[in-house]
Amino acid sequence: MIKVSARPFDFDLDPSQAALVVIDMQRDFIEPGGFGDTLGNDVSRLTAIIPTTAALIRLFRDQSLPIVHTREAHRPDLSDCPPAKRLRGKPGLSIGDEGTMGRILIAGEPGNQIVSELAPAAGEIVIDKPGKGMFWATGLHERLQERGITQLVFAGVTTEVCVQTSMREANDRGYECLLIVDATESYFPEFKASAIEMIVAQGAIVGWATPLAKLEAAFEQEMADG
Ligand code: TIU
Repeated sequence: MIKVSARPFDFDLDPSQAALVVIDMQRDFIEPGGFGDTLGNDVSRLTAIIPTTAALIRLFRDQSLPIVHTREAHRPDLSDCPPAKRLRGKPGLSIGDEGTMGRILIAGEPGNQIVSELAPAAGEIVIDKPGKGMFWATGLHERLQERGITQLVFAGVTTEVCVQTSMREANDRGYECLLIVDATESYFPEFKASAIEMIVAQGAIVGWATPLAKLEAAFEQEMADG
């Protein structure tokens, strides 16, 4: 067991049962000229976490621990996108419409790819999810159960939408969740801050939160202790 200094108190990480989950680091949310940018969001806030997220992925790869990458992605015929979701957003910029990087949030389109710096490696799990949460209509819970995973370390975007929804879904399914605060971001800084506070409130009601440096320090301490 590795003790990770975190809020609201230390997180006991068991590497034999832990996986990293990187949520929706796809071009349309992150890159200048993509869907998020076209909507008027400041995507530089999101591009800023690419180096930290890359370092977090490296840490898990170095330890040969499982990594899950998700994409928010719908089928080209939109049969997995209910009107309650498709009708949100701005006219002409809804899911399935033609954007600057292909059709918005459609599987296989250029904008739907994970940014090159964080590209999944062979053997890592890649999930196309039609919802905000990573368990809805994905079969991910069963795949994690097959591997004996009980703890999830979270990164990705956006903190208060797909990351928080996925953490809450994970918590309901019995996973212990640790959010890496400098490897997650929102277009709205106040929403990121609030989401983190909601997660750690009431004795880690949804999970724990810590910066990458604390997780790295915990792994280094573990190696020094042998
Ligand atoms: N991945 C994710 O969070 N999807 C969103 O639509 N987020 C927004 O903040 N809009």
